[in-house]
Amino acid sequence: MKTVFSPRHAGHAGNVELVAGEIVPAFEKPSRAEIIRKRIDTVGLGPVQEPDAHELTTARKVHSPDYIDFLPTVYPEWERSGRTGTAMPFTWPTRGLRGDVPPKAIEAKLGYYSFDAGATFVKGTWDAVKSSHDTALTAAGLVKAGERAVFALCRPPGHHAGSNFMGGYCFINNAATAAQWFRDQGARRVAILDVDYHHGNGTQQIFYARSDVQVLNLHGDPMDEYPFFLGHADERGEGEGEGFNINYPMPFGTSWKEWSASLDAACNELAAFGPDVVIVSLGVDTFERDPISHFKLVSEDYPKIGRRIAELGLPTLFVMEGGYAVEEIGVNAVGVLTGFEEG
Ligand code: FKS
Ligand code: ZN
Repeated sequence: MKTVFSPRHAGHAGNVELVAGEIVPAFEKPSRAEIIRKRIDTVGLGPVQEPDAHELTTARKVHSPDYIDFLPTVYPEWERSGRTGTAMPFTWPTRGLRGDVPPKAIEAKLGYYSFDAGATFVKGTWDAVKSSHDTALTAAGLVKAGERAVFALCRPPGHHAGSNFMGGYCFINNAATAAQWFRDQGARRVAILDVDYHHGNGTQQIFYARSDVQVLNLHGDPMDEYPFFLGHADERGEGEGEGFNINYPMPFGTSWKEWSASLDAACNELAAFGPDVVIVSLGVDTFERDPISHFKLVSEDYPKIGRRIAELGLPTLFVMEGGYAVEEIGVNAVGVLTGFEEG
């Protein structure tokens, strides 16, 4: 399997996040991608190439153009306003406030275009975000050109980014952008299978009223787990999109037996939809020792995920999302891919 990977992800480094009142180094850090990159060589998965630069035209179809224009301006404006360090939002236009007036101050814009404080910027962030976007589209191009499956080793991740909001370490929704790109290239239907531990709220929001992109999400129950405010089983799409969004929320402690039953159900729905291509939002934070998650998958389970997806017999684009047990992230993420190749 070919991999697309950009060393430019590393510019998005040194960010901090707030955890229970304390400022700590962000869990989403460069070593995650580097360890996966090394594991690819260790197991001999296949060649690794750098992405080609892509225009943001496709991203502007799944995100609002003003949101895409905002992202590269954040850090320069943050510095112009006299600040240093990590730029992060901390004021939001919640219920009863005016969320319809685009503000001027950088600190207000950060809140206007986000749902939490989890998408943070340093100097190299925009360049890394752009390289992650380019990685997804370059890999999509390889699938279109006939590869059975390609791995987009994206960093930063994307599935929490919605049409006009960032959050949860995500800026541009790489999987959604790739889905739109496949559609524009003539795919009639595209399915996105999100196996990250966290609900892909951005992906769901982007395609919620569409019937051409099916979105299937396996995740921690939003009653108890981040990102909390979306991802319930009764969210099935709206209008044209009714029936094309399917959620599989699961309780803390879920292990392979129950998790794989949801994967099976999702794969059956996917097969019935009959897409031309599958995009897997690949998170491995379902792992038993993940420091921020509560599922109980073990390393031996990841190849089984790949094998189940291979059974679909469809062209497949894997897009990297989350996973924070850094020591095992290479074994687990690449395990899915080798499992796919054996399947
Ligand atoms: C308060 C707890 C918030 C944020 C978890 C973000 C998960 C991101 C992810 C992605 F795939 F996008 F990377 N925790 N500090 O794993 O879903
Ligand atoms: Zn996650």
